[in-house]
Amino acid sequence: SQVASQLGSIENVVALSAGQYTSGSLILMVSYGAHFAFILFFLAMAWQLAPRYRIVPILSAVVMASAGLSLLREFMIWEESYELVGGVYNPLAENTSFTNAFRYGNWTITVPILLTQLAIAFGLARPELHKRVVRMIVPALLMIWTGLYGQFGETGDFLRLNIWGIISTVFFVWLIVEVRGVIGRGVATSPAELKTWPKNIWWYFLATWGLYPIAYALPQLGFTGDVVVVRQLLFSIADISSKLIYGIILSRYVLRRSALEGYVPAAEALETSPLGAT
Ligand code: RET
Repeated sequence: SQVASQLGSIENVVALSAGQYTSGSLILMVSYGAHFAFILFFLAMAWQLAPRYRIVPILSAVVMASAGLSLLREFMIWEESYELVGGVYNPLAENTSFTNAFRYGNWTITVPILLTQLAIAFGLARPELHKRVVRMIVPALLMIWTGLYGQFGETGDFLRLNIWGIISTVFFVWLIVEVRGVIGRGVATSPAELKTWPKNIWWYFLATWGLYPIAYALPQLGFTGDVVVVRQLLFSIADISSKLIYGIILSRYVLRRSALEGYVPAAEALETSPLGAT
């Protein structure tokens, strides 16, 4: 429709081949499947940690559930948004139309949690923890909401997409500065054996979060089925790395930190204790 082509998503104006359509379904399915499955991993991980770090994998489990549900919804609207006519998947622009906007809504929940996890993993205590977290969350939310507003312009003349994309990038740069500050505190508080971890997490953060603006800008390469599919792939790689693999990295870091700070998991303490069962 007229409205959909002026303000909407490229998914609603591009027909897909069977291969492209199935690839899109597959990418979204793998994404939500991975997020849901790792809820269990992160909950199990919490048992191994010193009490002060247990909230780190528990927050990962919350992120997995939230992102999993959002990605399941994306998968469902993907399936509902196309009609197979003569071997081609045509978008159904009228009723149920595909949008990536739900992702941005979901980041409002997950991004503040991901940033909070970082500060807790690095052992920051209140009131510094509180101050640093707020200073990261403010630019992060402004980045997401300006990007959410701008992405509705991806089927227009790109003026809206680019102006809000630039404004959003300014907030991203501000966020990067705040995250760098927290990384610096991480290096300072880490035991000597773990000082390389915050530095590596810094580069990992830049590489994985940096994928989102690329996905945002991608429609400018053209309204084609390949761009539609490649963008879902980029989002999916970014999601799995910035939430799931990031969660594993932080969990492994706090696991080592727990041990270096003298924490012995309960079951192990029992085994090695003279009062233990064996
Ligand atoms: C937008 C708009 C274009 C400019 C920039 C963006 C950055 C988005 C980022 C998103 C990160 C999301 C994460 C989600 C995890 O659940 C909004 C696409 C810079 C960095 C980590």
